[in-house]
Amino acid sequence: MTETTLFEPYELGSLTLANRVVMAPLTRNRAAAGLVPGPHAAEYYAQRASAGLIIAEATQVSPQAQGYQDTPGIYTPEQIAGWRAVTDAVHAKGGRIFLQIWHVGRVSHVDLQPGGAAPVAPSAIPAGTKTFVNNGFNDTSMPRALRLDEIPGIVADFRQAAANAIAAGFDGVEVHGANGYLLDQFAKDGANHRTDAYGGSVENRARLMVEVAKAVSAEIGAERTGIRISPVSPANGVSSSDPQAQFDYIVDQLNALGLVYLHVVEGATGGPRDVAPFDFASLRKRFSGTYIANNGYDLDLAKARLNANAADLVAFGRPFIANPDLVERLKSGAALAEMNPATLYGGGAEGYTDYPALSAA
Ligand code: 8OZ
Repeated sequence: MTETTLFEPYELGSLTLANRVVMAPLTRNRAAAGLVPGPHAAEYYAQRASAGLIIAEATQVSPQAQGYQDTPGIYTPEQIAGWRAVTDAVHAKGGRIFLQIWHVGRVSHVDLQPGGAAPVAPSAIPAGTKTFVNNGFNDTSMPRALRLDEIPGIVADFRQAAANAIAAGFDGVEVHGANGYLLDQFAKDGANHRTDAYGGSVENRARLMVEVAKAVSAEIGAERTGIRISPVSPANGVSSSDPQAQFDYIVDQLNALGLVYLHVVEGATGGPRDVAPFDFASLRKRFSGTYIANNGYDLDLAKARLNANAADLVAFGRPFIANPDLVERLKSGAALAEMNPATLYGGGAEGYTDYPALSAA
């Protein structure tokens, strides 16, 4: 077996992580009334607390930020209290947990928007994708372009969500800048045809993501602020004519803010790693904080990338669904359980908290 640091501790800002395996954020659509984390959420995350770091599922910064049925929020006192039960349960097991904070932009449906309004986006260009709403997959709605005077409110919503996450006991937050949601929509020119300070040039398209990262880190500290990006992912209908220039610039700006980590979806989200040519080593070089690599990793690739110093931490997503003790299984070379796609989104404990650890199987 190749030598590896994967199971060795790591200093992330002021936190000591027990190992370098990260649980990636995973949408499970199991929030309860009021979009409060559901009744099994604390147990689900506590079962996975042997990860060096858990990044809890994408969570709305405001009602307008929602794009899928039954995804949780972090903007009401009830939601903060619900998340407190989760962070307490994870911390009681010695785990560390960040919250991914999220605005979906155009990846939404009028039935999920306040007052049945159109979802908001950089420009009035449809995502052309589907969302889970009304108990099925339905086409996303036609968005409207955000007015310039609405943008400070979006930044303020992220800032308040970060403060709320800390109030709920999270060790930090991850700004969701990936996968074709609002901040990625602004960054990529296929979705952003604006002619004001938030569209056009590389600098202008980066502006919203950088302003959000700056506001969040000013609110809770850069050592508690991470961000996720997906430079070449076509997720949710985005496309970019200049991903290398765009994301080299964005990462330079994020580096200047001193963010604690950069979490990179390398390739098409949940798909091929080689979807388009891109030099991820360029991002690694530009960012002096922690680099978390994600997308299609298995044990061998994780070891290889850590040994090559191409990453500091490796995030696993889908393998964590059916393997609550993923760290122990990777360490011992045990077989991994397969998840049941039928219970991925929505429902209760089935397919959520009933996947056993090996020690219990
Ligand atoms: C799968 C289903 C719904 C949302 C992402 C938050 O891709 C998501 C997501 C994934 O980042």
